[in-house]
Amino acid sequence: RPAREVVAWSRALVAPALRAAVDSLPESMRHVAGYHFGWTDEEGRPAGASGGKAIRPTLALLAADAVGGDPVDAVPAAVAVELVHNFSLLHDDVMDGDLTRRHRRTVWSVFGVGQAILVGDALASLAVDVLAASGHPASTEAIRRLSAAVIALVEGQAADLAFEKRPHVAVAECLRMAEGKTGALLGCACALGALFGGGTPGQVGRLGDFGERLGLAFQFVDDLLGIWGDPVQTGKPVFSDLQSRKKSLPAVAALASDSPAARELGALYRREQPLSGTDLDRAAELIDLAGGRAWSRA
Ligand code: GRG
Repeated sequence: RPAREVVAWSRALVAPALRAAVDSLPESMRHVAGYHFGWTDEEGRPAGASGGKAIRPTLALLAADAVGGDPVDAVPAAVAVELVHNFSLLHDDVMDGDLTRRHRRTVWSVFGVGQAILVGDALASLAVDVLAASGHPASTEAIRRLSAAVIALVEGQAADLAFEKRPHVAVAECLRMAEGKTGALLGCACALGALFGGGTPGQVGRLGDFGERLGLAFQFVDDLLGIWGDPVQTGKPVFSDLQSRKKSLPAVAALASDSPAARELGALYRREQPLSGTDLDRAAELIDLAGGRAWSRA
């Protein structure tokens, strides 16, 4: 089936359960979370904005289907991974000081940093609660896998933050960081879906590995879009990753290549003042030159 149809099918199954979980929060948090998920505007009026692509919950349902189970049984797994994902987004926007997410103002910029952190924390606890309350025989294993994924996510994010302060990052380090930051939760989504769908330990392990690799690919596409993506589609300003000197994989690979383009790019990345429009165009060109045309074609 076309991806669009699969996502619509997944949303129809997951959205009511996700909403019910968030509605169980105390009113003040429900208000902020409702804004983050796009259900309401800043004042709490119905909004109907996009709550994101729902990739992780869709993968959980598809993994349950792939092992011959009923995707409906995997709805708690799908809700839990989506809650953790949104927890990480709320915190990530605070750490990066980003002003927009999913084409709307970020939670911290509307309600304050404290609210964004606290609601993020509440979503994480809710994720564990949803798994525990499912009554599924594999819920304890699912909670352990989800906790491991959160720790990997934190480790990946910590590495990403540390990279910002370092002049040189190796490509292998960048890959490890992305495995944690993005791969772990996509892997967990697939593993939990397979687990709740009644898969064997081998199937759960293999689908988990698949999800991790898919997560790596997904992160690289996200990195490429951060440089060459259409700002209307990505919801980020043009060249925002370059302006913040982000050590994303294309930049790291380009900087690591021993070439005049890499040295010129290094000088731009070390510059403390904001880069002009011409500098940003040049930086994108240098990443393309030093990293190989494959980046922009990808
Ligand atoms: C709070 C668990 C936790 C960790 C704190 C902030 C942080 C450490 C980790 C950040 C992890 C992060 C934001 C990784 C980026 C992964 C990524 C590509 C996110 C975008 O995912 P999409 O495109 O988002 O699936 P939508 O909007 O579609 O849901």
